[in-house]
Amino acid sequence: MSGAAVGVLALAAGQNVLDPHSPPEHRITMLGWIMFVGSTIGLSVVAFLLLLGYFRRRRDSLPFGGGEKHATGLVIGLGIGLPLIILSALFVYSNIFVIQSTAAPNPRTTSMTVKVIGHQFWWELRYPGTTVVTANELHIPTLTRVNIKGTTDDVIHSFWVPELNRKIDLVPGQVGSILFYANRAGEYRGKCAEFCGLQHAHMDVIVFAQPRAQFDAWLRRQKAPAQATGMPGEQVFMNNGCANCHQIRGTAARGLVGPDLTHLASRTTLAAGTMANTRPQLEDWVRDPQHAKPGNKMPQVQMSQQDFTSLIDYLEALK
Ligand code: HEC
Ligand SMILES: [Cu+2]
Repeated sequence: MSGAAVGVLALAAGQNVLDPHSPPEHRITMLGWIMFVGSTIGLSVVAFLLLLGYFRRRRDSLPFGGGEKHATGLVIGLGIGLPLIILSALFVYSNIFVIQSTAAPNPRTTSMTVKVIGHQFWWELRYPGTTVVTANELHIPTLTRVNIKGTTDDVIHSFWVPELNRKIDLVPGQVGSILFYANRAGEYRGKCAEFCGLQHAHMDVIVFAQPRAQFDAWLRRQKAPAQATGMPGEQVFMNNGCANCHQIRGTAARGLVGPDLTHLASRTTLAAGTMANTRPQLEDWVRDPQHAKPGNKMPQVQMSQQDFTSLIDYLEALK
């Protein structure tokens, strides 16, 4: 698909490639505008000359008069010389200003690192040096150089938050790296930008850029083990196979197949941005995960209505 089509689709889904919120993205957007305006001018000039040639043909003379020698000069000048100058300038500009500023950051110039691990069909987020693991909602402090280190647990994914930087491919066996630096607080939506399977289209990430104090408070809460202990739903969770795939820190649930649920209730969305994290949606998800997201890796689990209610009560208490 062409870049423009991807851009339009991304805009429809809540991201705007033309609304930069970081220095690297400003450069990318500026390069985009320069190329768009430049190619529009180029196309107009060529179209104009073509039309001029067509209408003047009958008068049996070249657009600007003159003979064959003049014509050869025009072809060499406008056809080879001018494009060479423009393309060389663009090459230098994009390499020096754009590619450099969007290159993988030197870890010594960043003040924190977040690990992003792509899974079919969700994002795992880890904060090295802490026990914090979360999913699909990435919190970063504003005005801070954050080194995003990306890997994949299965197939190739591509991590892309268009308002903050270019995308990085997550290739098995490799570590990609990119700088996130948010100029101001806000929510920036991102997507998996490399087809990775059936539910590729339902694989969003939301970046919450927060002022330092707010971010620190969030990180402190995430570090804590699960708050809801001893609720009846905890036992339902352990007895129905949920714990084989999900981790709830502070309990016996240590599964690493699906998202960490220690602070599930602190997230705003479920299943990588597919649904809002409200009680009815959470019930729909747990009752039949294959309905909203057919082909995702969570199976349907049958249980009594009583168990189901206490399970949902428990999940909702994981603040
Ligand atoms: C075979 C592994 C597996 C089992 C068993 C399993 N899950 Fe999941 N679960 C997943 C995967 C994988 C996802 C991510 C789905 C996606 O977004 O593509 C998930 C997602 C979720 C989510 C959404 C989390 C989020 O942040 O988006 C909840 C809540 C959840 N599971 C609860 C449960 C409960 C409760 C049970 C037991 C009844 C259970 N799961 C059983 C694998 C599993
Ligand atoms: Cu994908």
